[in-house]
Amino acid sequence: MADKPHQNLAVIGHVDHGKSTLVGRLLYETGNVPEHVIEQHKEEAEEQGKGGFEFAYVMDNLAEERERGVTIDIAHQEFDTDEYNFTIVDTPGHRDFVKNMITGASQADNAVLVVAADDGVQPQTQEHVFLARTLGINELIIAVNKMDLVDYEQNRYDEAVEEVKGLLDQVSFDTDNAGFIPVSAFEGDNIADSSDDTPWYDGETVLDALNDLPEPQPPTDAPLRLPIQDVYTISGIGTVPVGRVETGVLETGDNVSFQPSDVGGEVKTVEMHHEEVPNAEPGDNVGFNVRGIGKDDIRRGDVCGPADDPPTVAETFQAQVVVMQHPSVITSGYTPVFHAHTTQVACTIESIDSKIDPASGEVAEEEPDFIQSGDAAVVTVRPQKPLSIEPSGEIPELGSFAIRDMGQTIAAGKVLSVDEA
Ligand SMILES: Nc1nc2c(ncn2[C@@H]2O[C@H](COP(=O)(O)OP(=O)(O)OP(=O)(O)O)[C@@H](O)[C@H]2O)c(=O)[nH]1
Ligand SMILES: [Mg+2]
Repeated sequence: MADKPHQNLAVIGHVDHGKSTLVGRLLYETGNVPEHVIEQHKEEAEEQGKGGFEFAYVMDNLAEERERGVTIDIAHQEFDTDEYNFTIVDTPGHRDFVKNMITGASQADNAVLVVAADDGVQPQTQEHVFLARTLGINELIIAVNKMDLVDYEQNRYDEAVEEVKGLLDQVSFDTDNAGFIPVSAFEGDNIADSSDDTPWYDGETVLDALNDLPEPQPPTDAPLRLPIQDVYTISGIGTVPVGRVETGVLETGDNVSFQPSDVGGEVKTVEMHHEEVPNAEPGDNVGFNVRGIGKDDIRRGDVCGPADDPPTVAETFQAQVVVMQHPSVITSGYTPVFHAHTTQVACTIESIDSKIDPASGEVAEEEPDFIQSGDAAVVTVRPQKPLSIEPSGEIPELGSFAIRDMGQTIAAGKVLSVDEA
């Protein structure tokens, strides 16, 4: 396993378009989930009145997820192909859970976008693509799903492809970095094996496309940065923060600091996939234990780094943002919620410093009175609570964010510079 390069892959798209089903199917067809487990899920799904969710249940483990038939929180699953060791991050499509999707997307190198052929591009298709683009997803595999519901008709597939291409253009996502595949996650068409039902398609299966993804960029030589996703208490071990190593290396014996909670200690143990390991590298999802740290000392949204080079806490920061949608205009004083790595903090846009021409990147206007949908701008931001964030020029993995308000993503951007608290 260790000899294959590692990839974090997010699966994104509108609610009910079949993300969890696609992941479950892929795991099943590659022998990672045995037949009898699918049979059990099938029985449980039928009892819940959720027939058809047997593959989705592979990823949807929470009771509430199974009852409602929607994904609520992100779920990780390890999975090997010929080329890569993947961690698949299944994300929720429901609009109420976009914040969890943002955490999932910020952990991923590449993504599979699932678009149901019978439904086409929908609001969260758009929102997820925008977020994927601004949170640094490099390559997209677009699975046009539920082809069985449109009788595997090529023209329905072509229509969906055109719609998605329009969307990618809108957010300036390079369509050269996007491959399209007609699939039925439920029936298993073009997932691991080419389907006889799509004779008009002679491209790759999803599994081929996964193998053909470019290798993730080697991590920067930045110091350790590990945003905390959850904090557990585990009997016999104690407090166990979990999260993904974004940069650097976490090693037992290291002296670490959690910011902004501003506590620290020595790393006693590091665990990955329920096994103790001596260290963890970028891309690794780990749980670890730090001497003297209790459950209430740290929380989701803290970032762990070396004690002698701790994560940056911002008093204010300057950022470049792109406004995706806003019902009116954004002026200084506006205080929406910023989502960065695993945290959400209300932040005030203190000043709009300049408007940028998105095409050339040049300053189009100094200190504009407002910005609106489609605008790019440089703004100065003041977090209303301590926030750990880094300049994207130094640590890109910790330098991007999404801005949400009124239940939708308003904008996204990257940090240019930080004034430390
Ligand atoms: N006919 C058909 N139904 C499908 C297909 N893929 C998924 N479904 C059905 O679509 C419904 C939703 O599937 P999920 O996999 O839960 O969708 P999701 O995208 O993960 O949904 P959220 O995580 O809640 O956003 C279930 O009833 C599935 O059985 C498909 O290829 N064909
Ligand atoms: Mg799901």
